Amino acid sequence: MTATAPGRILILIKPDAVTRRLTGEILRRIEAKGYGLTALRVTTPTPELLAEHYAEHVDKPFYPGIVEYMTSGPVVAAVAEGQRVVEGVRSLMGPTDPTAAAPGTIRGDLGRDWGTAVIENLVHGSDSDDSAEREIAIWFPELAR
Ligand code: RTP
Ligand code: MG
Repeated sequence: MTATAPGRILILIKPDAVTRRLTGEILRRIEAKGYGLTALRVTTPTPELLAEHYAEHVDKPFYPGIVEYMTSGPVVAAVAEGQRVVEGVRSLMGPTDPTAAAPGTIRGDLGRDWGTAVIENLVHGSDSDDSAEREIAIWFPELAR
């Protein structure tokens, strides 16, 4: 019997999480679930890189807030792999709004509303296999397929 090929996901530990020293806790949950890290980097993204990454949001009213948030400090970028890793990591993360995210999820356990202009929610994970490949090529050009 042949196993299905592992997938990949781009994960960002966002500046609020790095500032709050939650990097290890978030990566711990992803590793404890059973996914393997294949790349890891600490970086402060430029507005140009963010415009590529958030191409679907650049025209939204909250986009300037995203840039302010995501350039407010270092981000930890990672690639994880495993079968159905996009589905699995998105499930671990919980939905966008941390106040509404269920306990047991990363956003539900560790996040809240801080009254900021844009939703600060600790972590990003690619939302499809196609998004993952697009985003990995932006953050880790050396791993582009
Ligand atoms: P992500 O892309 O970061 O994994 O989060 P997501 O899929 O759950 O959310 P998405 O709709 O893709 O939005 C990207 C990020 O923009 C910020 N956001 N703020 N109304 C708002 O203030 C608002 N809406 C979105 C969040 O940081 C969200 O994660
Ligand atoms: Mg998204």
